[in-house]
Amino acid sequence: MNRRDFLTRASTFISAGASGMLLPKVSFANSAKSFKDKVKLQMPPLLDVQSKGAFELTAQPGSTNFLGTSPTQTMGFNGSYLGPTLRLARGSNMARVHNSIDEITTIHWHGLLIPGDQDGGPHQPIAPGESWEVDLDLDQPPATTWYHSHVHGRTSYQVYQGLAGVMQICDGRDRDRGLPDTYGVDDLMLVLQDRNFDSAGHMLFTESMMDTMHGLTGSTMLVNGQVDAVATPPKGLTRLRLLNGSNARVYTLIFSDRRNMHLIATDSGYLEKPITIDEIRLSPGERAEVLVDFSDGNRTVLMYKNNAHDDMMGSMSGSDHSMMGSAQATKEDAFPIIPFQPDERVRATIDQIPASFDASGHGEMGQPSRTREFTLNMEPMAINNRPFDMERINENVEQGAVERWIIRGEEMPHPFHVHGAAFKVVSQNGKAPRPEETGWKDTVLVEDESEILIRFEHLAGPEAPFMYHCHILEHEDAGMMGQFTVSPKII
Ligand SMILES: [Cu+2]
Repeated sequence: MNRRDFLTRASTFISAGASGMLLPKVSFANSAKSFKDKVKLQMPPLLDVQSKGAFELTAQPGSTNFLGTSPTQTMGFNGSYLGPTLRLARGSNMARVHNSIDEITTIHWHGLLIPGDQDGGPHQPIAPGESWEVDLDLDQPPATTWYHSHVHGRTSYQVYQGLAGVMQICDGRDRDRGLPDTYGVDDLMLVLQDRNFDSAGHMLFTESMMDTMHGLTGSTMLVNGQVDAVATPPKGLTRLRLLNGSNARVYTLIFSDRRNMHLIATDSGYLEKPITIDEIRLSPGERAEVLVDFSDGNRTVLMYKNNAHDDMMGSMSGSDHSMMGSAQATKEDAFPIIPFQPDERVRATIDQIPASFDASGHGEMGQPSRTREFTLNMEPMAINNRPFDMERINENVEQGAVERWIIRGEEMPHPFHVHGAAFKVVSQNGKAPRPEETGWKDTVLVEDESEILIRFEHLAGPEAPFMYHCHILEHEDAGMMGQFTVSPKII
């Protein structure tokens, strides 16, 4: 299907009157209240397992009153929505995951560099009432990673309902690095998710053809599962760890006063040195850490600047303005994600941006031994024209290998995620990657063509292969996914 066919089909579908609830007008709740009416942003509960090296998670049904109107059915780990933030150290981390929801789930540790049988993808299902025990044997540099459901065909629904949480890999040396690390005080976690609600406050999960094609976006912003909260950093340098935990929305984030962000880490760990930026783009699954200076004490608002579908949707709206009405299908204006009100009573622990970091933890990339090419197809949803099949291993790689992967996307930008391996982005559409796409990564937004160098260090057999897929969860569920094994090197 070429672009013209896609647009024709999309516009036919919209004109057919299937919009309304499925294509809501964006009216972000956050904008309505004044600062004093807002409640303080809460962090997900901290589950620090650095000393114990063991933790338990229970996927459970819950009830959450997001809007203060009436509760809505949700899912969470050890709670009603989302899960605790796990702080993990290198070495053994015994996980016991219990499934208390009424359908199969899995728990994928997104960003952990571990073997395939620990990865928690579609091949490690946990039946209702059952548990999965796994030892996560970590040997990777500090990073902000996350965990979420990964059942084939149900990932979009289960993550939307709340089956996700944050993992922070720590080595206890952040103070030596000159970085804040007090959780929820000067080291704030921000899980960004957009959701739809009906007028009664019930969360709406929809699966229309448009939701599948564009990915499901919402008109209400949740930060850490909260609507209309205000973040209260210390009046000084504050660390923000950003996770795009949305199903499909790509965020370009800026502060309302265009204040700087000092980028210190991307998906898989620290950069060699901070990069000063004033906007940051995060596609679903991506993480970034920034230091922001709030020492002026001024209020500011973290804003959504635009969307990554501008290019395609710009051409759509150019052809017919009248059909546009959705968050995705227009070049929408900026909207607020969350306001920041510095708290004078909280002392900042650092007063300068560190000059550099020891980012050598991943070692050298090495030279690629071969090239593979992937095209992310929309019609049908597939990779290299093969829709995902649990029974088919698409690629085999050798442990220790470095490869050059060229990924192309059809019709719209697709966030491409690889399990069990870290990579570096070489180029984006033939140009240098954005600052937030530098460093070691596990997810990259593919617009037209992305080139990456990727290193495979962990084994994955055919019974528990690794996945590579689009992280628009509706695309993933619809077949935009493949699987690969990592075999021992034959000497
Ligand atoms: Cu996609």
